Amino acid sequence: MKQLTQKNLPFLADELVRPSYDRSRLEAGIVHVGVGGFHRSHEAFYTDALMNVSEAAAWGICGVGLREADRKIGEILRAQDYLYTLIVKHPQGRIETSIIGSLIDFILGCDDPGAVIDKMASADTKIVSLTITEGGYNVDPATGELDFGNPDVRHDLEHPASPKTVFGFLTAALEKRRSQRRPAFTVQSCDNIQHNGDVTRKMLLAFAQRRDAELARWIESQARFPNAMVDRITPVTTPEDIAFLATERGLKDAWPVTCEPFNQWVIEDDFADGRPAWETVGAQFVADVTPYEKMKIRLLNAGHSVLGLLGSVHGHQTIDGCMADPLFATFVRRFMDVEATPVLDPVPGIDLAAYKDSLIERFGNPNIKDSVARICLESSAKVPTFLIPTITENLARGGSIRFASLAIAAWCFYCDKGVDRHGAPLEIVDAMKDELQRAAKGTPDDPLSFLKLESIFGDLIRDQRFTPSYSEMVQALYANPDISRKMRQLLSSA
Ligand code: CS2
Repeated sequence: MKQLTQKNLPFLADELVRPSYDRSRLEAGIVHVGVGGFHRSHEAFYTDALMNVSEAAAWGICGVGLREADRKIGEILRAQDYLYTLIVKHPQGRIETSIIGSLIDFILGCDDPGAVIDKMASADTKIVSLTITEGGYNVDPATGELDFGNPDVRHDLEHPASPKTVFGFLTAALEKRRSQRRPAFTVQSCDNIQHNGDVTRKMLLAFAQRRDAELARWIESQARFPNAMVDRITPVTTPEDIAFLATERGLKDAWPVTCEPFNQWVIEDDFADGRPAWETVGAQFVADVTPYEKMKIRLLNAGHSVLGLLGSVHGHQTIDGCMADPLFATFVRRFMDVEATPVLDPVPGIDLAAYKDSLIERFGNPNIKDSVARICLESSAKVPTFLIPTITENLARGGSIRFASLAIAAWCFYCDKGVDRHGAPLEIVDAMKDELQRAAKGTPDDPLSFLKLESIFGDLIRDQRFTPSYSEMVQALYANPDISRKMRQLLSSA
């Protein structure tokens, strides 16, 4: 068995596609914060594909982790010369394995914040891209503004040279660039937030403004923040993935990434200082990404949340497991058709019915085994972006809210009981875990207790149409935890 390293590349099994370009020539034009599975199946994959077909040596990627939890991935990547395997699993069983070579370095911010700031400020860096999760933007959900009450944000204002949050790092690096008369970089969000570039700009400018108003003005006029829609289902890496490479490819890779074949990236073409020609390898550059991102977040991500929350309570383990159950497959499609689609805008060149068909097929890919646990983690940051806007827009137009109400009721039940229908534990991995549990546990006395979490649900608790619908669902579930009964009832009455 061969360890994955640069030196061993020529000796690996034929089924492992390897970089055809000279990695020693790569410069880090991109600094990426958040080197998880998704970055490695998406931006790093696109960049590697580009390097394989054309000259793009200026666009190597330096990974950055900000927190202690990122130490492990950094150590593993370093030991593998920043190489990793992408395992693409097709629905019919075909498996493609490629070694991705676009990552060339990694810095851990909590160990050495100055090194991250210097890297972002260096002359080579043209883009700082982000996958910091929906919750990582520190938006106060009640106001839509940067949450200055967050202790890390306060820390960063007091200690600008050793920040903890992404906005502290970006501000320090941009300040350095300005003082060294270097152009500003592009900040490229790759998270599932509508208008992810606009949100990033707003939060960064709010932070920079508190530090130095003139610096904030410079950032506003010089930096760019393209909005983008990103898509590729990327489950958590499992020990089986590592074992597969060992037995089937004779390769020792401590952290490969598994994903589906489908990939999509729609980006607004607005960059401060150049960009890779990602369109050569399938990315789409458009003037306005709004309809694409809304479609993707409201159908794919919300569809995932609906399946994940209902499926967890029912005892399904994976998204494809849910889809193999006709009740769940029908339910999620009806949610898409009856509740999510009517509040979407027309998407240029996209047939929504065909898009939904493809989502159903992708969710059903039996080889991806995306766990419902992954979908449900950090739901307090996901549900308000993925699902609540569909509910509020349907309330405003008199549309259906029944399917989404049941998903919220399932979430409450999940947080309160912490077990599925068979008594198997359901873990809550969420920055708001304590608040979620506390609010959910009030349900038996007050059916609307969970909705009191205003930072998640906003005004829903005062809505005359939502509250009876939600109460009905939550009471039905508490009376009979078999959620399939209520699902069946909704399907037959809708
Ligand atoms: C998922 C996403 O986190 C989630 O809840 O919906 O990670 C989803 O798999 C990706 O956005 C697919 O592009």
